[in-house]
Amino acid sequence: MAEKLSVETRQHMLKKMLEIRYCEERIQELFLENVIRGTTHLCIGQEAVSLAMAANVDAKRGDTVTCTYRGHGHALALGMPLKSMMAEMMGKASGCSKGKGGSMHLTDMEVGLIGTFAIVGAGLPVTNGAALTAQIKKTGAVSISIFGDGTPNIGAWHEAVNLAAVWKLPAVFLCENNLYGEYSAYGDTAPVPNVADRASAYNIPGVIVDGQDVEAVHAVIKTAVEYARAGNGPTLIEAKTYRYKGHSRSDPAAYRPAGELEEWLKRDPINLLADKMKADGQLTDDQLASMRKAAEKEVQDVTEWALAEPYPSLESVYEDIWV
Ligand SMILES: Cc1ncc(C[n+]2csc(CCOP(=O)(O)OP(=O)(O)O)c2C)c(N)n1
Ligand SMILES: [Mg+2]
Repeated sequence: MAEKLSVETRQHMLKKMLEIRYCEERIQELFLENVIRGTTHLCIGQEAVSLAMAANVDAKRGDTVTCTYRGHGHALALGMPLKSMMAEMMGKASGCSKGKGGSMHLTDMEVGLIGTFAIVGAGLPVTNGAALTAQIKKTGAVSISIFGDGTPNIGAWHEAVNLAAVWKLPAVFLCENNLYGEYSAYGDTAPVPNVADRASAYNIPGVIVDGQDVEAVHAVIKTAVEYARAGNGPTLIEAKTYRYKGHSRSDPAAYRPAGELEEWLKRDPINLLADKMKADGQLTDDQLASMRKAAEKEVQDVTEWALAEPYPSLESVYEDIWV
């Protein structure tokens, strides 16, 4: 059992996980209403990893994060304002990427988020770049790259992990194994039972953790971050988790075996933390109910605000581009 976090940290994590959950549910609705265009990849069910990761990132110190198109939760957990995220979803000028990125291209260097990447495996080499900068400048900063279980089947993943291992870069490679890469089950596309097993090929630590238990994930990331800061190089962490929804917006996930979702729902990350807090006398049912209500209202208020925000001007297509 992982060490218990402080009551303040637990409260913060619970609040944020609820915010992410409602936000993702609202995004799905907005997508179906055609208010959000393009596509969306929801992280419902995977919230614990986002919070555990964010608690180990110190943006003021220069720590950075890269993640994937399934990155709304990571961005919010790191502290990206909900308004900034929701406006970006809708392509509004007040969004974090000025409305030009959308769901898959979130960025906010204030909170250390270099970016969410739509290309599978694209975040790892960028994390290496940030980690190399930290190593050369001796800042003590660490860069974390978050990716899915399908990503170690991509060449860029291997090149990045290899280089980080050889140069002992201050990086953490954090896999959210949600059992599926698009519509393919993990076991159908990978020759090793666990993603973490691949660490031995690069002579780095490989750690498996219960991705639904935010305190357990927090503990292993903390160890990996300290290991990286001390100059020992990267760690590969595999958090076993589950996405409740399909791969993207319109995928009903019919390829999943009957009963699988129901099994995972029994170990919902929000409920797991709430239950621990209740058992420790830190939370009552009434308090949890009002936290749920508050999160729902906040998401609803921000949605109303974002709906009224303007779209970027036509001229702005020529801004923020490299020539
Ligand atoms: C280089 C590349 N190949 C293929 C795709 C199409 N694609 C988008 S998501 C995805 C599956 C990735 O699965 P996983 O790494 O498990 O992440 P998850 O979506 O489960 O979070 C694929 C193949 C892509 N975006 N980039
Ligand atoms: Mg996956």
